[in-house]
Amino acid sequence: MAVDGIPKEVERIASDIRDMRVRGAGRIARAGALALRISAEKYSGDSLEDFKRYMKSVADYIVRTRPTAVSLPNAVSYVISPLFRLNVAQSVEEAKKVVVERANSFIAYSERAVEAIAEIGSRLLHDGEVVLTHCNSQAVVSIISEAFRQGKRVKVIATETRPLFQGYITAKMLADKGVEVTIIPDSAVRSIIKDVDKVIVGADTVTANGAVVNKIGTSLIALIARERGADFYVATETYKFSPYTVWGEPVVIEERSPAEVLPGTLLAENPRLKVLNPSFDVTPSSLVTAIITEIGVIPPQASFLVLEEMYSREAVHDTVRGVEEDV
Ligand code: RUB
Repeated sequence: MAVDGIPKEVERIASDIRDMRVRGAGRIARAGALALRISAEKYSGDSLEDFKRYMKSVADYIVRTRPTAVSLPNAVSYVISPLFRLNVAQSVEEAKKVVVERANSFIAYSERAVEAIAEIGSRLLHDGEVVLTHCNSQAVVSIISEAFRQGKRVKVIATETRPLFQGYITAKMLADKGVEVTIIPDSAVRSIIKDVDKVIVGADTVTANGAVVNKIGTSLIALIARERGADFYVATETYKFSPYTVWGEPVVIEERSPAEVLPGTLLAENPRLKVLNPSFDVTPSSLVTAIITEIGVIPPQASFLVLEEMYSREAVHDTVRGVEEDV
C-alpha cells in the first residue's frame, strides 16, 4: 500500500522487493537505503518535524515489504535513526544531508563487506573440493567466485530451491564464470551429500543465540550435513545479525502465496486443497560449523558478542524502541 507523498521511484523499489525482482538480504538492504536517500532528496517542504514524520512513514513502508531479513530494518535504522536518537539536524537541509550520507555509507559498507567475506571465505575452500549451496546468496557466490579466481578448481552443487528456483540463478552466475556446477532437486541432498566436502549458505537473519534464518530447506540440509559430518558454513554480513532478538522479539517467517507452489489453475480446480508456503526456516546454532563474516570467521555462539560490539547494550535498546517512540 502506498503512502501519501512517497516518490514513484520509491514505490517501484518497494514493489521490486515485495515481488522479488530485488531479492537476497544484502540487495534488499541496499535497495532500502537507496529508497530512503531518494525520498530525502525529493522532499520539498521546510518543516524539520514534517520531514522526520515523512521519513518515518517511508521507513515503515519500506520495512513492511518483506518481514524476515533483518538486513532491511537494520539498514533503515542505520540511515534514519541519527535524526531521531541524536537530533543531529537543525534544519531540513541538514537532515536531508544526514540521510543521504548515511544511505551512501551503508551501501558502500555493504559492498565492501561482500568483498571481505569473499576474501575470508575463499581461504576455507581448497582445490578440488565440492561445495553445496542452497538458494541464491551473493555472499556465497562471492566466496566461490573468489576461490575459483585464485585458481582453486572447486565444484558446486546447487539445489534448485523450490518453489521459486533461485538455485538456477546461483548456478548460472557461477557457470558464467567458468565454475563447474550441477543443479539437483532439493530432495536429492541426502543422496549426494557423500560427494560434498562443505556446505555454504547465506543468511537473512542471525539471532542473538546464533540460529540462522535462511531460505526454506536450509535447516534440513544442515541436519543432513551433520549426519554425514560435512562442514556447514553460513556466509553473512554482520548487519544481518538481529538486535531485536536480544530483546526476545521473534523472527517473523514470511509466508508467501500458494500460487508460488501450485499454479492458479490447479488451486482453482481444487478449492479444498490447502497449501503452505513458508519462505524461510531456522537452523539452530548447534548445526552451524562457523559463520563467515566481514569481520572474520566466528563460532555461531559468538553472535551475541557481535551484536553487543555493533550496537552496545544501550544502542540495541534504542534501535528497537527509539525510532518508534520519538516520532
Ligand atoms: C534469499 C536467501 C539468501 C539470503 C542471503 O531468499 O535466502 O540465502 O537472503 O543472500 P529470497 P545474500 O530469494 O527469498 O530473497 O547473501 O545475497 O544477502
